[in-house]
Amino acid sequence: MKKRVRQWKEFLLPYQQAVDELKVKFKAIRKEYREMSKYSPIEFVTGRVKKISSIIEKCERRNIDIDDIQEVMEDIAGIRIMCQFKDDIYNVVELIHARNGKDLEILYEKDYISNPKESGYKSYHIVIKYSVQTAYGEQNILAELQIRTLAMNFWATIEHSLKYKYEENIPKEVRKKLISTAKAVTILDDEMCDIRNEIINAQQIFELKSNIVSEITKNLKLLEKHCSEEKVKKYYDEFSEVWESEDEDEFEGFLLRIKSEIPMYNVAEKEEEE
Ligand code: 0O2
Ligand code: 0O2
Repeated sequence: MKKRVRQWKEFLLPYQQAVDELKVKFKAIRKEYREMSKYSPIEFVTGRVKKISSIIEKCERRNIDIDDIQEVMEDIAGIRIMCQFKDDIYNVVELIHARNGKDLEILYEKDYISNPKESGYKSYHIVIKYSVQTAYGEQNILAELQIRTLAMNFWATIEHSLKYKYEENIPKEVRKKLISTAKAVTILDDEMCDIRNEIINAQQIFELKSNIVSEITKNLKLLEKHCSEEKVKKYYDEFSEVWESEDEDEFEGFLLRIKSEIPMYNVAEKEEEE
C-alpha cells in the first residue's frame, strides 16, 4: 500500500529519534575519553534516516512489501562510527557488545572486514533493536550501526557517489580501479596499525601540550589583575622562552609559578592544608 508524504513523515519520526539518541550516546563515549585525556577509539559519528526514495527503491529491488518495512528493513535508521585504526573497530564492537540487553539489543552482525564484499567494501555492521519512547508509547526500531576506519569510509563514500553517478552500472575500468584502491586501503590500514602506538603517543603529547598552553594563557590573563604591569610583562617574555623550549616540564613549572602569584589558588591551597 502506498503511503502519503504526511504518513511517511509520521512513520519516520521515531527513526529520527533513534538516530538522534544513538548519535548522542556514541558521541558521549568519545567525549568521555577525551575529557580523561585518553585516546578515543571513536573518531567521529554520523547518522541519517534513509531517504523515502531510497526506502521505496530498496523495497522494489528486494521485493519487500511497503507495509512490512518496519519489521524487515534494518537500515532505515543508520549510524556510522568512524575510527582511526582497524583495531579500534573491534574495541568499539566490544563497547557495543557490553551494552547488549541494556539500552540496545543486538540482532546480528556482519563482518565485512574479515569478509569484504565483492565490490571491495569493508565495514563492520551491527543490526540492533533500539527502543524509543514516543508520544504514542514505546516503539522498537531496527537500526544499522556501521563501524569503519577513516580510510574505509573514504573509499565507501567515493564508491557510493560513483554508484549514484552511474546508476549502479559502474564501468568495468572504474570498477577495476575501485578494487585496486580497496586493496590500497587495506594496506594503508594495516601499516597505520603497525605504527599505531607512535601516532597515538604523538597525538596525546600534542593534546597535553595544547591543554597546558590554554591553561597558561588563561592564567596570564588573570595575572594582569594581581601583578604590576612590569611583572606581567616579565612573565609574558618568559612564556616566549618556555614556548621555544617545547619542554613539557618547563611548561608545567611555568604554570605553577604564575599560579603562585594568583591569590585564588593560594587560598584554596591553604584551606586544603588546614
Ligand atoms: P565535532 O566537534 O566537529 O566533532 P550532526 O547532526 O552534525 O551531529 P550528521 O549530520 O549526522 O551529524 O553528520 P555530519 O554533519 O556529516 O558530521 C557529524 C560530525 O562528524 C561533525 O562533528 C563533523 O565535524 C564530523 N565529521 C564529518 N566528516 C568528518 C571527517 O571526514 N573527519 C572528521 N574528523 N570528522 C568529520 P560534530 O560531532 O558536530 O562535532
Ligand atoms: P545508503 O543509505 O545509501 O547507505 P543491500 O542494501 O541490499 O546492498 P543489505 O544486505 O541490506 O545490503 O545490507 P548490508 O550489506 O549490510 O548493506 C547495507 C548498507 O551497507 C548500504 O546501505 C551501504 O551503506 C553499505 N554498503 C553495503 N555494500 C556496500 C558497497 O559495496 N559499497 C558502499 N559504498 N556501501 C555499501 P544502502 O542501502 O546502500 O543505503
